[in-house]
This record gives sequence, C-alpha cells and structure tokens, in this order.
Amino acid sequence: MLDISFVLLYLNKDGPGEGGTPVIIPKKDEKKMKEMFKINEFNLMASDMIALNRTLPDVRPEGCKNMIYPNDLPRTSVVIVFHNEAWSTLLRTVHSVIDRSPRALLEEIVLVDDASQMDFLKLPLDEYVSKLEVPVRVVRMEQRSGLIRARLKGASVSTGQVITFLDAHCECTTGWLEPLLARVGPNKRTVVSPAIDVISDDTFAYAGSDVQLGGFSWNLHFNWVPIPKKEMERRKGDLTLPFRTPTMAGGLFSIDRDYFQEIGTYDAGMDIWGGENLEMSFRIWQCGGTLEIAACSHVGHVFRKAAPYTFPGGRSHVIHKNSRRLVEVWMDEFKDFFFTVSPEMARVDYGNITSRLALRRKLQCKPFSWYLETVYPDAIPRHYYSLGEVRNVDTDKCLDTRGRKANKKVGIANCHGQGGNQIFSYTADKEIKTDSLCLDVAKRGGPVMMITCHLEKGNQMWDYDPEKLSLIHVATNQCLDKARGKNRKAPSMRDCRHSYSQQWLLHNATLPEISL
Ligand code: UD2
Ligand code: MN
Repeated sequence: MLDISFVLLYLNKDGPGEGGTPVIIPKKDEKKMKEMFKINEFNLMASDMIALNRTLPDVRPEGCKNMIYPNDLPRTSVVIVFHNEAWSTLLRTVHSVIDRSPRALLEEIVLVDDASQMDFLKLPLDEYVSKLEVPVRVVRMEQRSGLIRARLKGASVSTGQVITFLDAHCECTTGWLEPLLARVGPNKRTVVSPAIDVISDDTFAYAGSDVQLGGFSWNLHFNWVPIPKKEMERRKGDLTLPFRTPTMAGGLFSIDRDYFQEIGTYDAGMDIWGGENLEMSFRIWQCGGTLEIAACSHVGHVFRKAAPYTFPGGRSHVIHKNSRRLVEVWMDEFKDFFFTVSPEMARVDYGNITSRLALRRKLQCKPFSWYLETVYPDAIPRHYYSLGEVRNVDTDKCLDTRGRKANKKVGIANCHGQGGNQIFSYTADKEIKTDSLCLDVAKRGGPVMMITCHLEKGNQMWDYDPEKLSLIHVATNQCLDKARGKNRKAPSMRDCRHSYSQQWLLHNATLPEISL
C-alpha cells in the first residue's frame, strides 16, 4: 500500500482529479463504489484514485495572488485529529499542508489518532510520516475521546506559537497559510478561519466558492449565512480583506497559542462531536476577541451528509448535551428560547459546568444580549409575541415545516410538542418566522410558502387578532385556514370568515415582549 501511494504521488500528474476535476467512476465499478462509500460517507474509491499531492485550482480573489506579507509571521503547528479516517484523505491533507506552506512558517504537523480501529492508521502511518520532510508527530488517544478532547491533546503536545486546526479530509490551496498567520500574528485575540471550499463527497471535485459567514440555526447547528450589507460596506469593495463572522464552522482555524490558553481552550466536558464550534465562537466574541474569515486563504473540505462513525451514548444525546453546556454557560436569559425550540435539550444530563462559569467570570465576558445586538442581530428574534406551536382550533393540527428548506410550502401535521419543525415565532415585525424563513403568500388563495425573511413587510406581513384568533395576511387581506381540498398537508388561504378553521392558537412566549 505504501509503495503504491509513493508511486502515485510522483507519477500521476495527469491523473484522476488533477486540477481539482471530478473523478467519474466507470459503470462497472459502481457496486463496489457504493459499498466503499459507506466506510467514510464519501466516495473512497474516487479519493483513492487521486494523487496525494494533486494540483488544485487557484480560487483566490485576484487581489490575493500578489499580496506581500511581513517576513516576521509567527510559526504554526498544524493539528489534525481523526477517527477512522481514510488513508488517502488524511495523507492528502498532510501533503497539501507540506506542499503549500512556506517551510519557515510550518513548525510541525501533529496528527491525533482518536482511537481509530484500522490497522493502516497504526504502524504504517507512523512509518509513512517519518519519511516526510516536515516533522510530523502522531499521538494517540488511549480511548475514543471525541474531537474536542483530541484537539486539546494535540494542542498540548504542539510547540508552534500559532496552532492551526484542520479536519482530516482537507486540501490546502496555494497561499492558504500566510493570510491566517498575518492576522493572528499582530492581533493575538483574533481567531481566523480560511474560506472553506467544497470538495465533493461524490466526485472529489474542488469547487471554489464566494465567502459566506458563519451563523447558527434556532436548534443550535452551525450554518452558512450571506454576508450582510454592513460588513460588505465596511470593506469598500476590497475582496481581499478579512470578514468578521458571528461563528465559525469549527474545523479549520488558526489561534495564537497563548490566547488559546487565556480564553479557555475548549470545554473538555463536551463529547465526540458538535457544539464546540459555537461555544468557542460565542466565547471569543463575548470575552473580547474577534473571529474572522481570511478571504485570501482557501482550504477545501469534504462536507459529508452523514457521520461515518459511532456516537457512544447516542448521537442526539451527545449533541444535545454539548449544546446544553454552551447554552448554560453563554446564553443567559436567552436559554429559554433554545429550550422551547429543542425541548430534548432542556431535559438532557449535561454534567458539571462550574469551571466554565468560573472562566466566564474571570474573563469578565459580555452578556449574550451584547452578542445579539452587536455581532449577530439576525440570529433570533429579540422581540416577539409568541414562540412555539401554531395550532388550528378546528382540526387541532399544527403548522409544520416538515423539515423543508427555503422556497417550499409550509405544512400541517399532528401537533407533537417536540419543538423543532413546529416552532414558529410571531414577531414584533409581524412575521410568522421559523428560523430564517418567513411565511410568505404571493397571491390570493395561496400557497403559503417559507421564504427567507426580508424584513420588508409586503408578502410576509401578518396581523394577529387575539380575540378572533385569526392570522390575517395583510397584502391579500385573506386569512390562514386549515388544509383543504386535495392538499391535506398544507394550510390554505381564504377570505376571512372567522370560522374555527381560521382560528389559530399561538403558543405564548414565556416572556411576551410586545403586546398587540
Ligand atoms: C464540523 C467541523 C468539525 C467540527 C464539527 C462540530 C468543519 C469543516 N468541520 O463538522 O471540525 O467542528 O463541525 O463538532 O468546520 N473526529 C475525531 N473523533 C471523533 C469524531 C470526529 O477525531 O469522535 C475527527 C474527524 O475524523 C474529523 C474531525 O474530527 O477529522 C471533524 O469531524 P467531522 O469531519 O465528522 O466533522 P464535520 O466536518 O462534519
Ligand atoms: Mn469534516
């Protein structure tokens, strides 16, 4: 195996996936391909065909390409944690770091094996990396610890002034490192992510992309959000400047070693996966730091649709526990909002958080309300009349997103009291809002769509009559009605008659902040 990969490494310059092109698997191998896909939840067959040092397109904005950087940039250790990662993706990450980082800036690479089971990740890995021209250290967790504690281990054995974390299925493009170090060097309290490009989980094609910022959904999952006008204007059209971002995706970032300590590293009480990215983002902002995306640094990452590994204790338990810890420590009175959206989180056993609360006091961090006002105003509605289910009096059914995303119809389903897809807020801006989507009606008679909220009233403006219990769509002067006709699974729009079918109970918020 090792010998073959060395050969591939140096001979395959016109080979599969070169230049970031897609790898197409021949029909005859499709069955095998599908089987292999399950191992890592990406196209392992395609990945294994691609050279470990393949070429990639230069997707940076033009102005980045001849940028001059100071010659006293700090040196970085690159820390990569992995659990049961594929050989080809892990080593392609390593080679891309070595090949595309100025040697003077790269202190070492630290690989943290989070108790992987595959044999090739043991001795063969140690032997392979010992021959590389940059010091690569492999450290191993004694037992499965999750990415958070694995990163803490990696950080503790590393020595560079800056620590740069990467996932184990990344590819760094030309000039990726300098923009990160150039921000962290002079600004110790600035934590910087690269622009993260998509490596297809299917074809391993490398797709450069415009920068988006980090946000989070009401159920506390990281998501990508468009860059607000204000942040665009601050940059005056200069595409090379770093962006300030409310949150980071979590896997790829550079941080000054001393600042990492000072700011409280990670919450070591978090297990396996999830939540640490938002926790660190809130902590950085609330405790006086800055979180940025360096527009000139582009690193690809294989985004997967599912996790290939186990979550000891259960996936949903782990994620709720981690989220609960961050809510309890950082979100003050806003935690009720998140408990309404995720009632399961409000019930989970989340362990002891005393030391994290002490950290927050010691660092004299600002309240979450400050974060919402200053850093991420669009995160959650801060003034609303109701938050919870929207129940029809006639049918006793509830509005339900049915897990659909933007530009789809809103649905109707049996009320389940489990939050999530049945959580809507009637806001002070008179929207019926679920996450970043608003109920929107473009013409008389419907349909009722979920469209990204635009804050311009229009088709997204609703009056609620708390006596008649009707939801009146202002632009069409029609009322939200139960499901009718062929379409039993979506509400309809009808002229207002104040029948039971047009009566809706809005679940009052614990703290109603506006009156109608
Ligand atoms: C994203 C982040 C990831 C992390 C996660 C939330 C990016 C591109 N990725 O998920 O870094 O912040 O959100 O927690 O921003 N791993 C272990 N032990 C485990 C589980 C995972 O070492 O028990 C490794 C895994 O092999 C990988 C890294 O941790 O190298 C991140 O895991 P992932 O790739 O499954 O997470 P991802 O990209 O879905
Ligand atoms: Mn990943």
